[in-house]
Amino acid sequence: MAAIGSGRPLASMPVFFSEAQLEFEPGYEWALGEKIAHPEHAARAESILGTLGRDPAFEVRPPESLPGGLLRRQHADALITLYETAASMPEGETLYPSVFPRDTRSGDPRNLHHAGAFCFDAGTPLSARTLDAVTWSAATAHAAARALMAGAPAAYALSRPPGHHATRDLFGGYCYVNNCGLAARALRRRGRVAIIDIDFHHGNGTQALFYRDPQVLTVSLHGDPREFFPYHAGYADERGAGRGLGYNLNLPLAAGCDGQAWLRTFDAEALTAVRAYAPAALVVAAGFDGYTKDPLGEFTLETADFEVIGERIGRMGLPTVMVQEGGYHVAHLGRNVGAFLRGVRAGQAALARSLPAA
Ligand code: SP5
Ligand code: ZN
Repeated sequence: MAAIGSGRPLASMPVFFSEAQLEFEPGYEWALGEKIAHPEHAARAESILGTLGRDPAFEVRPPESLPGGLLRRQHADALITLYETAASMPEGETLYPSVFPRDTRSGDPRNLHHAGAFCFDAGTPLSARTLDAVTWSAATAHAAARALMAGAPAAYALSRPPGHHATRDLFGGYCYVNNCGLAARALRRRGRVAIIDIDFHHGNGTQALFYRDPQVLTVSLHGDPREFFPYHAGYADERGAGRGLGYNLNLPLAAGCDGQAWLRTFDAEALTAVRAYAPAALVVAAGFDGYTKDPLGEFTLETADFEVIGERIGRMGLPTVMVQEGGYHVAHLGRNVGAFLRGVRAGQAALARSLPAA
């Protein structure tokens, strides 16, 4: 990968997206027994495309299809088989697991009655369209990592459905395949990788994938899990295990956290940890549900804060893949993503100007 700041003018930033990702609509979810409208709409992607599509700083293109077998290198064979089974469901039907065995060894992924063996919540439905959409979503993250390998200083994966809650063998939290994990694994060929998760929710899936791995640093800032999804992970005392001990950092923040407080923790804790780790590349789990008007998150981040966050990330001077996660204020999602990505560009450009040309 090219060093940031080699003195070349910035080319447009690659943005990866496939129309096939629009075909899946979760529709509704269950929350404490209530059937509620699902916030993870295809329209989220359209909001983002609406902003990035008309800005020459970005170049939207479809990803190459995912190499065969790649999903099964990161995820349990049975989890992917379950999605394949769901692909034969009647058109228009959605399936919400309702039996969740505590001992998941019994799950048969060819039997949709067993779907609860592979799932940890009631907000993440399966349908005939799930496999195709999540495979293309994963392909955007893989393509963005490949763009970095080809020399781009930064690339954005418009990965929808999102991924950071998906573990090796469980789906949940609107996530089926861990897109950040795939990007990090692709970048590992170049050295150690850091993942910073700025979504309002803790990235439990990403944490679990790399919990014992010292070659991938995982850092997450999020709403305190005592109060917010995913409730059972995201606590500050989860620091990694085995050889990975010390390579997972959780930074829970209180409800109502504003941009200033968020950035203080980001600078003092998250960026400091990444700098000390000195990775070859960075993956950002880019969720925008910390936005003040977001219906799920309870921080008060403004659009301008996302630009500053992006700028700080850009100034790290690392080849960076941004992978879309949450963000449910559909009307403002595009401008928040645009502000963030322009911040990353500005940060990398400012760094390039301050370094001698190669
Ligand atoms: C990727 C991502 O951001 N996933 C988030 C999953 C959160 N699921 C729990 C949502 C609980 C819904 N409660 C509605 C409260 C509205 N104020
Ligand atoms: Zn989220």
